[in-house]
Amino acid sequence: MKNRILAILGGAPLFQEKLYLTRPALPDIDKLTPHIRRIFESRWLTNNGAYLQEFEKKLEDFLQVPHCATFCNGTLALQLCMQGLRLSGEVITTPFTFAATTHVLHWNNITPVFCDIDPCTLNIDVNIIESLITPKTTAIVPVHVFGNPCDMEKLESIASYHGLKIVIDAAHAFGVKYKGKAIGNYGNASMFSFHATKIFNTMEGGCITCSDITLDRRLRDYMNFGIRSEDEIIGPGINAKMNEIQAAIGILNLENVSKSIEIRKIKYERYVEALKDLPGVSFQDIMDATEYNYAYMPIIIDESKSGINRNAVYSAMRAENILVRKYFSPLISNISCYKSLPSARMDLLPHANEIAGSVLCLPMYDDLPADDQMKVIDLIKSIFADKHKINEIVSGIKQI
Ligand code: T4K
Repeated sequence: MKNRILAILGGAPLFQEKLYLTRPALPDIDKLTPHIRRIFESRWLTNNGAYLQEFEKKLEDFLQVPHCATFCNGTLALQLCMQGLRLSGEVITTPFTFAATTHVLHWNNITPVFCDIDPCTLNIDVNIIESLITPKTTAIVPVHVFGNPCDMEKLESIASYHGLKIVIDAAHAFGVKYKGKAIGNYGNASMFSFHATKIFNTMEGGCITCSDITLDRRLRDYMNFGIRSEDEIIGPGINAKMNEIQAAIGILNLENVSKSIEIRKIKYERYVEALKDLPGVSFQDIMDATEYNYAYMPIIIDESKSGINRNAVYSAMRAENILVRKYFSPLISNISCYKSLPSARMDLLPHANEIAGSVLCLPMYDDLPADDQMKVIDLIKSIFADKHKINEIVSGIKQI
């Protein structure tokens, strides 16, 4: 790549085709076809079909959890879980997350109370939570951000002392273990997302894991309009069911997740090894005693040490056709529907605001070619080397 002119400085893009942030892992189409044929022949497409039942059993085994209810997506799963656990009033949560975490609180008529994050783990700062508890607080909703487990011992001890529930947004944490325990066994319940962009996908989908059989039954009522039998509707449920084709894809994809994690670990370590000495670049601190899933590849860019900020690196990489993402920016506490909340004040959330302004997620997926990954790495180094010229372009001082 020597002597190459960066695209942002007027050169040709490094990639002719877009290099995506992620690509969904798909089952072999020839393996899937007989299952689709069987579904077509049976004409049983949804409503707790045979594939769904098999999928849920397999999920319980894989995730090592007592109960696992599947849904059409993770957002509705989380929303119904909060209703099932009777959350109300105020809930303490992190602003450094995908919008869905906070939106489901809104849809449940619950006030989100934002808590700052630990700037190293990027998860909710457990040392601040107690100062945010009021008589209206009913729960804590932490997020295992990018699959990194929260400090669950501390969270569980706070919740138990104050009589609060813990509903975990584990959307990113499929397959993770923490302190020898599968991650879906912490708190009152955990939500995993099976969206196309996740390490394990059913195209769209999600699940709730819990140990409470009553909660599990309640969720199954809620996801199916509250219908218990032909003659009994127990309450105002909704439609949040997963269909048979999603379940069949899930069964096949489940066979490949462990391999995916191994493959991504190699890519993750390659990124870390190559970028660790770049001034101002750091990585999320993964909690000790974690069996991690390497679902995402976030880097943090500290402009005071690197001399170039995240937005400039983002623009330079997008110009090369690399679809890096600024997860999670904008910070959820700064978006219009939540920014007037008292807990959304920027001075109360200094670390979350700082990280939202400096994080960049790099391409990470099973079949990301090693050659392409090396090109991405070399490009980042070239961007840092050309930072003065890029800063001039980005700040509008100079035009090409
Ligand atoms: N909680 C958290 C912490 C979450 O991160 C999420 C979802 C949820 C809750 C809610 O769970 P779900 O209801 O979604 O099950 C994506 C996903 O739509 C979203 O599921 C995910 N988090 C979030 C982090 O990322 P976008 O708007 O950034 O996705 P998009 O379409 O820009 O795609 C990202 C990259 O993936 C692109 O490079 C293109 C590539 N891609 C995407 C899709 C959909 C593909 O190659 N194929 C595809 O089919 O939100």
